[in-house]
Amino acid sequence: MLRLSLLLLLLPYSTYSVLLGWVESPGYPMGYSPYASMNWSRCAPRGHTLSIRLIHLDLEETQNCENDAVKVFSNGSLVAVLCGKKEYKELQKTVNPPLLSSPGGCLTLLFHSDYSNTKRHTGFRGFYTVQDFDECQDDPNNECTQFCHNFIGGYHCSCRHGYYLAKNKHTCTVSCTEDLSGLKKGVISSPSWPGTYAENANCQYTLSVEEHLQLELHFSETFDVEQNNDSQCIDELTIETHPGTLGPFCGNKPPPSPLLTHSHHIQIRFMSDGFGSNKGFSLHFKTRGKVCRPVISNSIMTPQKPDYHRGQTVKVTCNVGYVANSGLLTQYETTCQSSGTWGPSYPCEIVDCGLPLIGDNSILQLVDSADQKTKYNDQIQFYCTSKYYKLEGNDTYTCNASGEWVSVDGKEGMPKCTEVCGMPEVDSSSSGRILGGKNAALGEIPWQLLIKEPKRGGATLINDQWAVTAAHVITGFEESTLKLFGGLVDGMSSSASVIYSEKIIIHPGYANNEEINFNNDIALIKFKSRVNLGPNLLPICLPESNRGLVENEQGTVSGWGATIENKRLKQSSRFLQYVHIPVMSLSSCRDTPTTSSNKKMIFTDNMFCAGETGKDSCPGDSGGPFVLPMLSSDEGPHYLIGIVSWGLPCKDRSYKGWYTKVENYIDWIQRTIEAEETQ
Ligand SMILES: *[C@@H]1O[C@H](CO)[C@@H](O)[C@H](O)[C@H]1NC(C)=O
Ligand SMILES: *[C@@H]1O[C@H](CO)[C@@H](O)[C@H](O)[C@H]1NC(C)=O
Ligand SMILES: *[C@@H]1O[C@H](CO)[C@@H](O)[C@H](O)[C@H]1NC(C)=O
Ligand SMILES: *[C@@H]1O[C@H](CO)[C@@H](O)[C@H](O)[C@H]1NC(C)=O
Ligand SMILES: *[C@@H]1O[C@H](CO)[C@@H](O)[C@H](O)[C@H]1NC(C)=O
Ligand SMILES: [Ca+2]
Ligand SMILES: [Ca+2]
Ligand SMILES: [Ca+2]
Repeated sequence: MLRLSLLLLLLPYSTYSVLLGWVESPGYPMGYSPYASMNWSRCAPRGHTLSIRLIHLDLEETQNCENDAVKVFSNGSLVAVLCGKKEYKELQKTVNPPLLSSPGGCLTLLFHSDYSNTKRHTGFRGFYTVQDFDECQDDPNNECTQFCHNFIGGYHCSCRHGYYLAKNKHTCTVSCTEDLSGLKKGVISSPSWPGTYAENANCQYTLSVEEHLQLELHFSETFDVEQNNDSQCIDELTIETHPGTLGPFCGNKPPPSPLLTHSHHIQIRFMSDGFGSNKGFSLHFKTRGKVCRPVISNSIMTPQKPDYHRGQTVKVTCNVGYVANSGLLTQYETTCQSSGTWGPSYPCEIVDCGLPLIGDNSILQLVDSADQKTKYNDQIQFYCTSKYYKLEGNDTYTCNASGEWVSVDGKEGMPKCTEVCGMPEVDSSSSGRILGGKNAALGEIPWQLLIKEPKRGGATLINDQWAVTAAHVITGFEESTLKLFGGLVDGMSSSASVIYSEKIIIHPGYANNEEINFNNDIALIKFKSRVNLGPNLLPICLPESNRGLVENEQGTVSGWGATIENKRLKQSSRFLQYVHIPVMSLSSCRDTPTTSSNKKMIFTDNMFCAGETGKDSCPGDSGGPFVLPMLSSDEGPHYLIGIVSWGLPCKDRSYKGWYTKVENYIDWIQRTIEAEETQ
């Protein structure tokens, strides 16, 4: 009886099904005890599924099967929770069908009971079977494009007449690849033309003729390659030529005919998907001589034509900003070869200016120098790394067609960072005196330099590598031993900047006879290296060469020269002093003193004099600056108008000093510095 029912059970499920064994609750059929549990698991072999068929179920009935339950998992996920008592028919109809594993998957059955039962329950009993998985029927992803055949443990695909199974064993394709090399004319059509073309076609037609010929294609009017509503190709025709790939072509409009390929070797590809019924294409091919085309990019050819015959010579002119042959040519002649190519053929490439050369530790730098583009028409931007300099002209440069960086405002050469001059950062608010002068604050006169040895004197910073002083202060000095001190007010300060001289240039017109002649009392000192400008060390501006002087104009003179302390004249001051004094009249300046040897001092147009009762510069101030406008005025920048040159000994109290008139030497200063810098 059991056997019969088993057979009846098996038949409706599958023609092939193997009973593997039984599964039942502990103590079945006498009844399960409290705290019973069971953990059962089996897996199906590949291409098979596993089923559990319950024939008896009698557990305590509770809501959601909270107390006693059978749970079945298929490959880890819960497929059934069972309890209570079920009729055989109900088991067959609703309970058993979901107790099925995936192909090759596993079933797990967990049973547990709680501490008590109100009455005895027999438990459950079932058997499990393994059966073939019918991929053709039950697996929508079986991948057979035409016929599917199920067998025990697997399946295979097959194809209609005229198709063969591709390497992947699933796709049916047609045999349509042809090598037509050597043929100078012929016909190529999609598979089954003029019938509908095959699905999953992947055809490749190779055409190849002699090198001096090109293939010419003529498509027939009828053209039908599947396309979607957005005109995108679903199936497609492409033509690979030497200059590049043509297509994809699809829809109902054939490619333009005749289609010149400019190639003696081409491949025509046709691909279709697994759906649709379209007619396809047909074409005939033939050959003609190759021509040359204007294919050299970024250039124009003269004469201008769509194509050129063999032997024709033309002129190639690269577009502006492009050059050929490593930048050597912007224009060349070339001749059409029988192979349809140009000889010679230099591509026109975009001009590259490269990064401009600027020193490693230069004040001048590029903004974002790492990601600068340097090609034709690209722009770069400069800036000065220190606020004590300003960029002359425009900061933006463009790479021009000759490969040079040019300023957008048309200035020649690279930009320059020039010193900001005559603008102390420390305000000068109080007036003072040298002879009867006032101490300067640090940074108040940042261009003032001090010479200590071998003779005490002053000098003035005019840029980051040059100072100007009086010739008589340094004449006869060993230039390599001359030291200047800057950025100080205390002559004994140890934190001053020490500046070493590289070269002393005395004005050639200086007579070197200070007893009687201080004409051209001016000299330049070049430093060994550029000084670091800062709040206490800044250059003064040079005036225009025809500035002119106005009587009584108030200027400021500064230095570490003589002072009166405690009614006693001291030869030099420890601290930098300054005083505001007016420019004196010409007649007053001409009224020069006589020397000890009874010679009258010479006044020239290269001098002016300044001073007022009680205020003067003294020896030791020599070489230092007389600047306008005077320091306490808010106006800036300040200009170096005079260099302390000569006067009577301070103790004589003439309160009149003579100064080198700097405006007469602007050209000389500029020429001298330029000559040194271009060396
Ligand atoms: C059942 O047994 C398997 C393997 O023996 C184990 O991984 C799993 O955790 C067990 N399940 C329960 C609920 O005990
Ligand atoms: C079963 O599950 C495991 C882990 O989740 C997975 O790796 C495996 O492929 C699954 N098997 C089947 C047949 O679904
Ligand atoms: C494409 O157009 C045809 C006819 O105009 C229409 O029947 C079809 O639904 C359209 N298909 C899509 C995907 O829009
Ligand atoms: C540089 O020149 C351009 C164009 O003339 C102008 O727009 C820009 O403001 C200038 N920049 C500077 C810093 O002068
Ligand atoms: C590019 O700039 C350089 C330097 O200013 C100039 O000599 C040359 O003529 C410029 N080239 C063009 C094509 O403007
Ligand atoms: Ca119970
Ligand atoms: Ca199968
Ligand atoms: Ca198709």
